[in-house]
Amino acid sequence: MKIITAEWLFDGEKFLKNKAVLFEEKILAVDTPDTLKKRYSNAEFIDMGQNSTIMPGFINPHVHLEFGANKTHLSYGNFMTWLNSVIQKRDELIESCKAGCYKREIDEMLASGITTFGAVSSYGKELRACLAAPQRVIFFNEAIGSQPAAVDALYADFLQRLNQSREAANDKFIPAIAIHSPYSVHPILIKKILQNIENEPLSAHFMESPVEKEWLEKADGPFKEFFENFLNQTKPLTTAKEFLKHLDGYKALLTHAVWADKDELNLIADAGHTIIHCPRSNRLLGCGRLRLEKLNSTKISWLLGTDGLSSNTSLNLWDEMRSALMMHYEMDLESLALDLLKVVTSKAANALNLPIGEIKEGNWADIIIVTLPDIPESSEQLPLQLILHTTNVKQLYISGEKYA
Ligand code: MCF
Ligand code: FE
Repeated sequence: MKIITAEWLFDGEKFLKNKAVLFEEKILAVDTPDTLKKRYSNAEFIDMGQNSTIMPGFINPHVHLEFGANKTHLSYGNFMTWLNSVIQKRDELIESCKAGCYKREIDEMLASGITTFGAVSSYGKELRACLAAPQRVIFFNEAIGSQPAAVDALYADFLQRLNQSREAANDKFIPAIAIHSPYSVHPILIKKILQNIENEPLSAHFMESPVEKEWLEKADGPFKEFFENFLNQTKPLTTAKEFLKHLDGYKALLTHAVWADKDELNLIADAGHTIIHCPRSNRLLGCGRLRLEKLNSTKISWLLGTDGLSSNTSLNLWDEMRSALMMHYEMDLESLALDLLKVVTSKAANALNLPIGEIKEGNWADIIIVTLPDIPESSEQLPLQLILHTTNVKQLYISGEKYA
C-alpha cells in the first residue's frame, strides 16, 4: 500500500491542493496527507514535494504503431501526396518496424505519461509488442478493402485477427474493432463486421480530408483518379451519411472529422459518437483544422490522439496538446489548456468506458507525477504552464505498479 502526495493533484476534472492518494492495484482513497498517514501508518509514504502535480495517466486513443519506422519516407502537405507515398513505401516501412521499433514507440508513450493507448493494427504484427507493453492497450483490429470480390477473404482475415486478440483479452488488453474509413471499406464488409461486435470499442477514420469529402459527395476529385487507377472503381461505396447510419446503435470513436458538415455533426451528436482530434496529423496531411470552437457548441465530446508516426513527429500527448493550443488560436488559452487535460484523462476514459482517467476511489491506480521547474503564482495558469513545459513524467504507475 502506498500513499503519494504532491503540491497539486489534478483528479481528471479540477486541480486540488493538500491531497494524497492511497493505492495498491486500485485507488483506495483520496484525502489529506495527514488523514491518510494517520489512518494507514503502515503504508509507504511518497512526497513528490513542491512544484509537482499528481494526475491520472494519459490516454492516447488513436495511434498506428506499424509505421513507427517513418521519419522522412512519407511526403507531407497534401493528403493525396501522402497517400501515394504510403502506397509506395508501406511495405518497406512495415517490414522495417519490428519488435524493437514497436518497443521504442511504446516506451516513448510511457515516458511521456501515456498509460493507455488505442493501437490501430492492419495485420496484427504488433500484437505481441502490445501484449508485452506495460500500458493498458485497446487493440483496434482494422478492416480495410473496397472490392466486392475480396470481401469474404478480407472478412476471414479480419475475424482471424480479432479472435486472436479476443483470446488474449485481460484487464490491460482490450480487443477492439476499426473500420478504416467510409471510402475504403465495402458496405457488405462493414455489415459483416458489425454483426460480430461483442460490446467492443469501435473506431473509424471519418471525413479527414477535402478529397475524401469531394469523392464521397460528388464522386469526383483526386480520389476519382486514384480509385480508377488502383482499384478500377468509378464510384464511392457509400456517402458519409450512409456510413454513419451503419454505425447507429454503436458508440464509435470517429477520428479526424475535420470535413464533417453540420448534418453529419448532428448525426454524430445524436448517435453519441466521440470525435478523436489529431491536430498535428491533420496539419501535416493537408487536411486543415478541426473547428473545435464549433464542436464545443454541440454536445459531441472530443478526445485528443497523436495518430501514428506516419503523420506525426512524436507519440507524445504533451507535444500534441502544445500544438492544439497553438492551432486553436481563437479559443481562450487558459480554458483550452484545462479542457485538453480533461480530454486526455477523464473524457477519454469516459468515452472508452474504462475505470481510469480520474483519481478516485475504485479506479485502477494509473497515476503520473509531473514536475515544473517552479509553480506559477496563479493556479488558473497551472494547466497551461504544465502543457507548455512538460515533455516527460517524473513517476508513473499502472495498476499501482511503478514503471518510471
Ligand atoms: O490517420 C492517418 C491518416 N488517415 C488514414 N489512415 C492512416 C493514418 N495513419 C495511418 N493510416 C493507415 C490506415 O490505418 O494507413 C493505411 C491504413 O491501414 C493505408 S490507407 C490510408
Ligand atoms: Fe489514423
